[in-house]
Amino acid sequence: MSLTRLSLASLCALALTSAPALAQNTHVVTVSPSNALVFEMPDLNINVGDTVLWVWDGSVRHDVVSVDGAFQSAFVVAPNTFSVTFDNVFLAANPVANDFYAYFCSPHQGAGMVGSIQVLPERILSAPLVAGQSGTISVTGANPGNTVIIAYSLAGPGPLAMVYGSLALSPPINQLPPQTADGSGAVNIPVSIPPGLAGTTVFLHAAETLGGGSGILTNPVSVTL
Ligand SMILES: [Cu+2]
Repeated sequence: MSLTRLSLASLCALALTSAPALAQNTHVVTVSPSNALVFEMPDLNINVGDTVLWVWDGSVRHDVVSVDGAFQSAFVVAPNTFSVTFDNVFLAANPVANDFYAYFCSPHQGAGMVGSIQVLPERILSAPLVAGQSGTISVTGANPGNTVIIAYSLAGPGPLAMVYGSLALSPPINQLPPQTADGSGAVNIPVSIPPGLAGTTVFLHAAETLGGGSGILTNPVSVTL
């Protein structure tokens, strides 16, 4: 990417109405819909913090058992539900390769009643900026080729409710030019911070845009220049 020098003070303000950002989601998996020996929605890609909710159907006893021992439901018949929230605490307590959690139903594994949950990498925003110096605003963990939107506010950390989630920015919100994640899923924007902004606190938040008008937020960042 060519070197882009942006002055935070001179960027024009853009409304963030088109910047999608997903909150933590709940993904529903039906256990044996209409007594079929399957999990409906068996293979999920989810984000850190999302919850998977299994909802029993049919008249036969089933369970949900992690291959790696990360979770196990009761062995019961409908009506029943079981949920797991794949947040950082859970991931740390139940480490598996690539955050890929395979699971099965004990008596029906051989019949193909199996599923999996892929927890996608976190999008990490960092902005170690200092007044009077050049710095870099970075996002890592995005999908290569996807658009990443970085926004900031000088007014405060929000929260600002949006259609898909909560943005940690107070209006007015300024948006940097949309960036495309490189082959490693990273975005790096060189910026030059005017000396006159020393002592100013900048609040930043970013989102990777996904298909279908959805997206996922990074961590929020605040930095005093
Ligand atoms: Cu079963």
